[in-house]
Parts: sequence; structure tokens; C-alpha cells
Amino acid sequence: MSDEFLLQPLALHRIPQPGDLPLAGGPPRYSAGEGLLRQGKSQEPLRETRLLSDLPFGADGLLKTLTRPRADFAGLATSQPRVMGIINVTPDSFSDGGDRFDSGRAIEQGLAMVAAGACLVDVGGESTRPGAEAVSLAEELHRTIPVVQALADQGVRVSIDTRHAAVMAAAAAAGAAVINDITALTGDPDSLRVAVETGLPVVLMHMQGTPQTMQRNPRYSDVSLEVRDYLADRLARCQEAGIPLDRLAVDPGIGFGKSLAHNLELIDRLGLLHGLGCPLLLGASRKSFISRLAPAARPKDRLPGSLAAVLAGAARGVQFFRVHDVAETVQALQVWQAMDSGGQAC
Ligand code: 9MG
Repeated sequence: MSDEFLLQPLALHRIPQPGDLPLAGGPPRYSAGEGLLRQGKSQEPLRETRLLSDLPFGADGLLKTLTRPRADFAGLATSQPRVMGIINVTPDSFSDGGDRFDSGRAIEQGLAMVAAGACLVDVGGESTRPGAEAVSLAEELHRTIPVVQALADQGVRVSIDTRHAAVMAAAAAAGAAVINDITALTGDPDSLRVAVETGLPVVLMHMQGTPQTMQRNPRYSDVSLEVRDYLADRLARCQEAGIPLDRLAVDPGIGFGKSLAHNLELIDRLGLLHGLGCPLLLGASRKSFISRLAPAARPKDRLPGSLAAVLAGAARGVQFFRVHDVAETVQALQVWQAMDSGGQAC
């Protein structure tokens, strides 16, 4: 394998400084980077931190990729952070009072999320929580498709959260605008073909293991590099199959086969993923790592920690945030944008 040079953008800030560059088109700017020179993926990379002006000759291509504005994703401009609302169409989220779910309430919640500022609503029918049992395909279709159809009919941009090709196809036919797959189109042998055929943009997420097993002692030798390599490989496979880069986004998969230390390192080093050249999506909302840092046993009590994770992601140039609490996240991002730009965003 030939040498490979990666760059972890550092010294992130909002107010322009001499020699800095916008990260993925901004708002954050970066003025230094940790260069990682790799002579094979199994070897420890050589690491060196430098100002951008001191980067070795040959880093220009990588700087261009890190810096250039991203294409719109699903018709949405990526120049400012945006919010995707979560709708889990499962009996525990939308009980009808028994052990079934109530799709009318899920549709109302989707509309309320859009009114609160979500640009996308992510509809899923299978819980992906650690240890969650899989549901049958028929049940997943029965839960999700009427909700996708009703929201899409009312002009909502819907993303379908599924790892099953049949659900992707049915959701696309019902008007879904994005496929969100926690298996990065590897969970079903037909997913890649169906994704190509639908022509929909796709969010490719990293996961180690499956939701049933993923939190049993996850291990990495270097989590941020391994997640980056996996996503780079999935992007390459998708492009080979016919999905252009401007229809792809990547997601490090917080909590999917990761320890607390892995999650924190991935959030801190999110900038590395901008070297892949497409928008980033971050999903940290109400996840259990928050309760390992501060007492918040019930997911509902994790809003402050979720907002902290969103702001950390925004400072690192993340374009999309998958969240339960849309209004609160939109407000936090609006205040962050105004304060961090020294009033220029107003
Ligand atoms: C379905 N789902 C649950 N958590 C997620 C996350 O962090 N990212 C994405 N893309 N999907 C998720």
C-alpha cells in the first residue's frame, strides 16, 4: 500500500484569522492540523501537528477536500447545521394504550417537529437500542410506511431508518427522501442495489457488531481511524455501485459498539471525517453515554447532555444532528451560531 496522508483539523474557531480555512464550507474555521502519515493500515501512523501554512507539499488535495463547501444533501443546504427529528414508531414510544402503536400520534409528532424547525424527520420501526430484539419485516413495514406516506403527503422530508431493503423500497415508493441505514447498506444483500434504484440520498453509519451484541466489550486499536476507514470503504463501494458522493453522508454511530471512551474520542475527532468529502450526521441524543458522565438514568433526563454533544459537533462542522428534542436543539444551535460568530450571524 502506498503512503496515505490524513489530516485531523485542529484549532477550530469561528472568527476569521490570517491563514485559516473554513471547515467543509463553514461555519467553523481551522488553522492547524494533526497530520497522520500511514504506511499501511495495520501500522501506527506517524503524527505531527502543524499550522496549515507549514503542511508538507502534497497536502493541497486533502486541504481542498476538507475546506470546500459540501453539496446540498436531499435538497438541503449544508452551509449551516440542521436538525433531523427522531420518530420511533414502536409500541414503547407511541403506545395505543395496549401493546400496539398509534400511527396517528407519530404523524402528529412528525408535523410538530417540522414546525419546531426540523428539516428532516427520521421514521424507524425497529428499536436499535443495545440488546433490542429485531422485529419481523411485515411488522416493520406495517409500522413505518403509513407514517412515511402521511408525512410525505404533507410535504415533510422523511428519512427512513431501516436496515432492510424491502423497507427502503416501500418507503421510497411512499415518498421518503432519504435512507438512514445503521449498517451502511451492509445489513441486507439487496440494500445497495435498492438504494441505487431509488436514487435516494443515503446516510451511512458505522456500527461494530449488531444492536443485540454491540455493547459486549467493543474494541478498537484506534477508534477514530477505524471508523474513518470503514466509512471511506463504504463510500467507495456506494460510488462504485452508482451512488454519487453528493448523495451520501456519513455518521460515526455514537453508541453502536463503542465504549464511553470511544464515543468521546469520536466526538472530539469528528473533524477527521470531513476528509471523506461529504456531510456528517451525528446522533448522540439521549444516548446512554450521557448518563455515564452525569446522573440521568432515564433517557428523557438527558436533554442537557444531548445539547452539549450537539454543540461539540457543531463546533467541529457537523451538518446534521439526529435528535429527539427538536425545538430545544434548534434554539441551542441558533444561540451558538449568533454568539460564536461575534454577532455576524444576526
Ligand atoms: C437509527 N439510529 C439510532 N441512532 C442513530 C445514529 O446515531 N445515527 C443514525 N444515522 N441513525 C441512528
